[in-house]
Amino acid sequence: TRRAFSAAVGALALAGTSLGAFAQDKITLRLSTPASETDQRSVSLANVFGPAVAGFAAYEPHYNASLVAQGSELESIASGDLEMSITSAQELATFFPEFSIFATGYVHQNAEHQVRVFNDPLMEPFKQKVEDELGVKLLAVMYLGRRHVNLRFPRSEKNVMTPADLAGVNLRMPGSDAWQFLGKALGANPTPMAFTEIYTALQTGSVDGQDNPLPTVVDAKFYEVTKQISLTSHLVDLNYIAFSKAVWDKLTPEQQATVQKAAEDAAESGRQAQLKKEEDLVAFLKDKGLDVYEPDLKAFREHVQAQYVGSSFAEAWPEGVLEKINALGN
Ligand code: KDO
Repeated sequence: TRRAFSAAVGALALAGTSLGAFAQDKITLRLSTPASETDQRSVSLANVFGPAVAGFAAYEPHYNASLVAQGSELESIASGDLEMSITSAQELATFFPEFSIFATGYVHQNAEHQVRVFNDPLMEPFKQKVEDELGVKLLAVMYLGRRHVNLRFPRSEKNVMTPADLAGVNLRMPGSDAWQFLGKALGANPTPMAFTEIYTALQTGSVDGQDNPLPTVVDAKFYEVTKQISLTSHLVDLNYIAFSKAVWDKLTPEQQATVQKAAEDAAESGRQAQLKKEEDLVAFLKDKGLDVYEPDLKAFREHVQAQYVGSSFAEAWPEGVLEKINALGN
């Protein structure tokens, strides 16, 4: 009818006006991540970062790698197709091999150590290179947690106490060289695969296991399709909040300071929540029927560290940086 038609046109015009007004004075900050909406890093960015920048920017997260495939986010930011991501040292190492030092097993000791390393002057040349050569600013370090070995086999079938016990085990690791090397250093057969494919791969048995921190095992429901977790703590894992330098340069100094603080506050809130979850979730997972146990940590640490010595990764580490990182630890 005529009335319905004109009402619809009116609504359209109204939507057009309001959308136009917002689009003109707010920038959109799209973030792409393989993580889910309920992952603690996603939650803290949505609850802390988004509201803090809302005066001049619309924070628009895309979860489950629905916007950009895992591992392609940095290229997307560099080419102007994306504004933000939470990137890993392993992804950065594909562009700048020296970043593998932060992706090496048993280097970071805990969440506070990660923060001290990130804020130390030793980090400046790393950050500067990413900014100059990729057009990406690393704003803050987010805590992902201690990665452990999570397998489909019951412990009665496979008791993972030392690296030798992982011989022949098909362990899904994320798909970059630094990740695959870590899987091998653990003693396993690493298989590259995107995060979003893990659940089905565990369910069908196309992989024997995967490695991730306990909060991820719970959030992604991997406990439904696995039987055990050997608490190897082989990597105290992190993500950097990555931000487009091109977008940064368009902001006023006040807006830049707001973005910087928002990123740090989100990282801190996410870190505290994640640490709490790591503590609480052992009981939850045991309750779900998983065997959660501690292996021979000395055997794992020594074996993993020995694999890096003399490797092409270690050759790319700038002189003295490992010593500085260690000195910032306990
Ligand atoms: C994963 O693919 O196992 C990993 O844990 C790697 C991390 O760097 C990070 O990207 C994470 O996945 C995703 O954010 C999903 O939690």
